[in-house]
Amino acid sequence: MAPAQTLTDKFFEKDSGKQLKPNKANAYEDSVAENYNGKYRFAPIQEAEVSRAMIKRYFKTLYDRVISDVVIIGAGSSGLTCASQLASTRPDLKITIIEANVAPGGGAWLGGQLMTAMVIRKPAHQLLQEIGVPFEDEGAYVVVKHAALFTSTLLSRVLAMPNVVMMNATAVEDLIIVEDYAGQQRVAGVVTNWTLVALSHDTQSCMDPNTITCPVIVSATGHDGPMGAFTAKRLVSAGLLKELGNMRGLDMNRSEPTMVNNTREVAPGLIMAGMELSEHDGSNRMGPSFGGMIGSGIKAAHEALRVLESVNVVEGKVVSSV
Ligand code: 48N
Repeated sequence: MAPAQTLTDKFFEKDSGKQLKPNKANAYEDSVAENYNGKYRFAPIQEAEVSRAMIKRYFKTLYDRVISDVVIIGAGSSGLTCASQLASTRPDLKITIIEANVAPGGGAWLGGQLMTAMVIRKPAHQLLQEIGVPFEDEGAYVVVKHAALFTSTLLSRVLAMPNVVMMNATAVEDLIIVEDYAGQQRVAGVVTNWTLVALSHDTQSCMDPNTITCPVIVSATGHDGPMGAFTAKRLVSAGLLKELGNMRGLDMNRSEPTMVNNTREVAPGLIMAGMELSEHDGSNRMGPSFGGMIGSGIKAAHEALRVLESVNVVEGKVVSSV
């Protein structure tokens, strides 16, 4: 006599043992119970199914994004603002964010000196209105009650956009730099590795990286942290920048407009935004005021579109100017 059908058999169609296919019929409803009186039941699962669900999706994404339209290095406030602006303006673009930390968000989870409130000077507060972050209006500036409220709202908005992929715990450890159609050195993509690998190069023999080819890179790697100002430093060592400008002392009134107005393409194919630009240019820091990050991120999105519209691209590579 055939053994009684188990919940698992019921929930999955056995396919001659080769691969279990989830049968999303009514078995789900029959097998679960959201019962908090000691009878809570989940739908049955196979461990292999969980692994396959992750592996299939992650590596399909990785395979698909080795050619992207825009790569944004750094998911801090300026990188995320750039992604939000770019992805909503151009939902056709394949935008890939590479973030070294496991936790994206950079320095925008707290205000200044580990205090929670976040100050954003007008007119940068308009982004808060656009994405639905409540704030207290103090006239010349606004205050978000917790910096994490801004960052988590912006992050969830960006991650929900179908054309945005974020690979966190992944570091950009070099740039692809080629001679382009005009004979100039052009940044043409990024070189990546798992961050834990990138940080362990001194302890293991060479653990080679991966690549992502794209016509436009926005670098927003900040000014501190284990890899702060990564791209600016790499431009110096690669001979595309004579020397680092090094961030100057704090001056809120001078630094924030300078940062927004100077956000630009610092090398062919490479736009720099946020505090990394202060290190590149040698401009002032602003301390715990985040309007400059927002403005710089939005300007970087405009710059990325300007560059994309000025070149012809084949398979992620710039082949000529328009
Ligand atoms: O938040 P950050 O550090 O950078 P920004 O420019 O988005 O925002 C800066 C802002 O938080 C301030 O510093 C404030 C306004 N203070 C100013 C002041 O005067 O002190 O985000 C950069 C992100 C981080 O999440 C890093 O983990 C990431 O970039 N990152 C990288 N990701 C991938 N590959 C790398 N090589 C890399 N380097 C940094």
